[in-house]
Parts: sequence; C-alpha cells; structure tokens
Amino acid sequence: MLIALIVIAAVIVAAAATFALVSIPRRRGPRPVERARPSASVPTRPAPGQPVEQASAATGAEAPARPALDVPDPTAGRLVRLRGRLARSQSTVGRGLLAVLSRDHLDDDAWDEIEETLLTADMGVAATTELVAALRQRVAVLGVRDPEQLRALLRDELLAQVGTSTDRSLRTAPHDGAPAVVLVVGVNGTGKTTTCGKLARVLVADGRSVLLGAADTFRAAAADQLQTWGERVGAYTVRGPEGGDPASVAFDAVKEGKEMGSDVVLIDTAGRLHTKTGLMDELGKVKRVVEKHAPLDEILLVLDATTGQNGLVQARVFAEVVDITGIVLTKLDGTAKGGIVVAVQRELGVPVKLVGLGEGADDLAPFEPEAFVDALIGE
Ligand SMILES: Nc1nc2c(ncn2[C@@H]2O[C@H](COP(=O)(O)OP(=O)(O)OP(=O)(O)O)[C@@H](O)[C@H]2O)c(=O)[nH]1
Ligand SMILES: [Mg+2]
Repeated sequence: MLIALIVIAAVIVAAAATFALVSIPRRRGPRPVERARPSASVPTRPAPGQPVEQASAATGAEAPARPALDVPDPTAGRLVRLRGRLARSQSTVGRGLLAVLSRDHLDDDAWDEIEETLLTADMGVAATTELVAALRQRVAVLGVRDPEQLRALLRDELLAQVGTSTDRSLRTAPHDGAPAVVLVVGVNGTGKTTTCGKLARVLVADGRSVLLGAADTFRAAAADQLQTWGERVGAYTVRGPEGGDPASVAFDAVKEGKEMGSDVVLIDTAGRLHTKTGLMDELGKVKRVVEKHAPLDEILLVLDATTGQNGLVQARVFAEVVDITGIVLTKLDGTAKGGIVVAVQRELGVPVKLVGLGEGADDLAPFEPEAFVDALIGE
C-alpha cells in the first residue's frame, strides 16, 4: 500500500514538473532592452517609397501601436476659412478706417486719423504715406461719399500696398531627381518648429512626401517636438546628437531625402538672436554645407507678428546672412498689427508666403492678398 502511494506521488510530481517546463516560457539571456530613440545622426530609415510604419516593423523591433496618420485640412482657401482669427486687426484697422472715411467731412484731421490708424497697425511710414496720398486723391477726384464706394477704394489701395502680382508660391517641387530643400530660420520662439510641423502638413495635404531635418541640436526636446509633428503625417525625421553640429544634420537630412526619394526636405534650425554673430555665422555655415548637395529652394524667415518693429530689425540681419526667399508671419491671430505684412515685404523686398493664425495643427495658411485685405476691413 505504502509503495503504491509512493509511486502515485512520484507520478504526480513528475507530471507537474513536465507541465511547468512546457507552460512557463524560458528566458534566454537577459530581458530585451526597450528600443531606444536613435541618437546617431542617421537613424534607421524607411526604404525609398516605404511608409514610416512599415519601416519600423521591418527593423524587427516590437513596433509600438502607431496612431492612424492625420489627414490635414486642404490648403486651398485656408486664409478665407481662418479670417475670423484676424478679428483683432479687423476691429482696429478696418473698422477704424471705415468709421473715419464715412464721416460727412474728410478734413485734414480725418486724414491724420487715418494715417495714425495705419501707423498703429505697423504698416510703416513709407507705405502709410503712399496709401493715404493715393486714397485722398481718389476720394477728392471721384467725389466719392458713398460708404460702399469708399470701402472699395480703401480695399484697392490696401491691396496695392500688399501686392497682388507677387509670386508667393513655395518652391517645393522635386527637381533633377532630387528633393526640394527648404530651410526655416528665425530668432527664438517665433514659431519655427511649429511652422515646420504645420508646413509638413500643408505639403502632405498637397500630395508631397516630406522628410524633416532637426538641425536644432541645442535641445533634444527640439528634435522631439519636430519628430512628433512629423509622425502625425508620416514624415520621417533625421536628427543628430544633442549639441552636435547642426550643419551636418542638415546635410544628412538632404542626403537621406535624396536616397528615400522624398519630394521635400524641410530643415528646422535653432532660434538665434540676430545680435549674436557666432550664431549667425553658424547659420551661414548650415546654408553653405547644405548647398554642397544643391542650392536651397526656399529659405523661409519666421517672424512673430506681435514683435512689431523689432521683427523688421531681425529681418534685415537675417537677410544679410542667408538669402531669404519668403516670410512666414506667425501669431497674426494675437495682434492688431496686421500692417506688418506690408512693412516687412517693403523692408526685405521678399513676399510673405505663409501666415500663422493660431496654435492648431492646420492654422498655417498660404498668404492670399485678397482674403487678407477682406478680412482686415470686414466683408
Ligand atoms: N497663437 C499662435 N501661436 C503660435 C503660432 N505659431 C507658433 N505659435 C506658438 O509659439 C510658441 C513657440 O513656437 P515654436 O515653434 O516652438 O518656436 P521656435 O521658433 O521653434 O522656438 P525656438 O526653437 O525655441 O527658437 C509655441 O507655443 C507655438 O504654439 C501662431 O501662428 N499663432
Ligand atoms: Mg524650435
């Protein structure tokens, strides 16, 4: 009996041990380390034409569940849709001007008030003087007193100052088998990284493939910020080690963009004070190094519209170091000084190509003079 019990117990122990061996997974070696964010200047990248999600799966790493890609708003007519954001400019500039213009007598004081309103809106002395002289003459010659006609004349003169025939298109079409290269520059906090992110969305909405270059190597957070924007629309980000050479990241980004067959390479740079020569020299170097691949297609200067005249000083210095091809005026939603559009174009002889009208992902609009002036004076 005892022997039978011992045999049964032995069988049970053996069965339990076998079960444990089969059901408990064996670990070979240490637990795998979570895949670190790439820190080399050229991280593993998707193959040409391969979407970013597939590329990370192909690396063999456990790909984290990616949220579905955003579908950015279409870009056509964005400024019309966002015109409400210019409400502060509208109430001070547009309504102010129309209120004076519809007085019974337009005497010298009234014209002085009109001038004052335009100057307060940061339009600048030269443009204001021109506009007031032209408007005054037309009102006198035509003897216009009807508010609707006065409004039409004001619209005409504002449009003449903003410029309707300027080419404001962004050169973002690939050419000679290589991507278009866009460099984004400006002082600290003007909205460069946000603009790169929003612009990537604009380009994706228009059917282009985009690669981002995080040439702001001062802070790791800057590259993270850009990469987050990119991931939302499937744009791959080339980044470098913190404190690394921004010119080499920019160079690598263009090289990667060529190899991946991207349409556009969009390079974000660190904010730099226009008064610090070392930083401005560094920017010149970024430009020269990228141009070893090919000339830059666009150099966009990002200006914060709320900084007024100081923005013009920055614009002047940046234009001396790199050849600015377009201006992005950000934060126009937070200011009554919409006239800065006119002043900065006059200052640089370069068109405003994009305007930032809020912190939302699609609050960046291609600049359209008619929509802008209509928003300014109210329809
Ligand atoms: N209201 C408003 N805020 C904006 C706009 N564009 C950018 N911002 C905000 O401005 C702040 C600075 O934006 P960033 O893109 O980080 O600026 P940056 O130029 O890259 O800054 P640095 O890299 O530090 O020089 C953020 O809080 C943005 O959300 C805009 O058009 N309207
Ligand atoms: Mg930035």
